[in-house]
Amino acid sequence: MKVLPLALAVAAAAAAGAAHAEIRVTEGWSRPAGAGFTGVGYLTIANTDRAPVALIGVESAVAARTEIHRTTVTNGVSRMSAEPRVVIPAGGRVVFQPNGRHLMLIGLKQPLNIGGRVPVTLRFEGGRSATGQLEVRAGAAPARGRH
Ligand SMILES: [Cu+2]
Repeated sequence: MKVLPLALAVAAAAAAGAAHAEIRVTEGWSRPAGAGFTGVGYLTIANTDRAPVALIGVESAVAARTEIHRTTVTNGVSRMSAEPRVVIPAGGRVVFQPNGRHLMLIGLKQPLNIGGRVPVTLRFEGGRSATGQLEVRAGAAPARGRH
């Protein structure tokens, strides 16, 4: 349970670097959070391939479980729901950002401290994967717990 996710992440990183450079994860960042709590992640996924790709899962060695969420605001009320599949169009990109799509790092195994880097592995349909990093930043405090 503790060793396996890391081993998978390393294997995925090697595979991603070798054969799947057309999916790029950039501009990743997170906010400080304590161990045992839930952290948040934002990033940009660019797909330079000629076919769309569908993100179907995310893993991080720092969290027990990572989910893809989307915040929507209806009539001034902010709601967060799980979004298990996110399509990145051919030649396009999808931005995960505050008050929109985000990653939830559930059950943090370690604190996320300012200046730290959180590795994430993104899983796509068809067995492809890509890796990225979330830089933990100070500023940009969440507005009353919103993601
Ligand atoms: Cu969320």
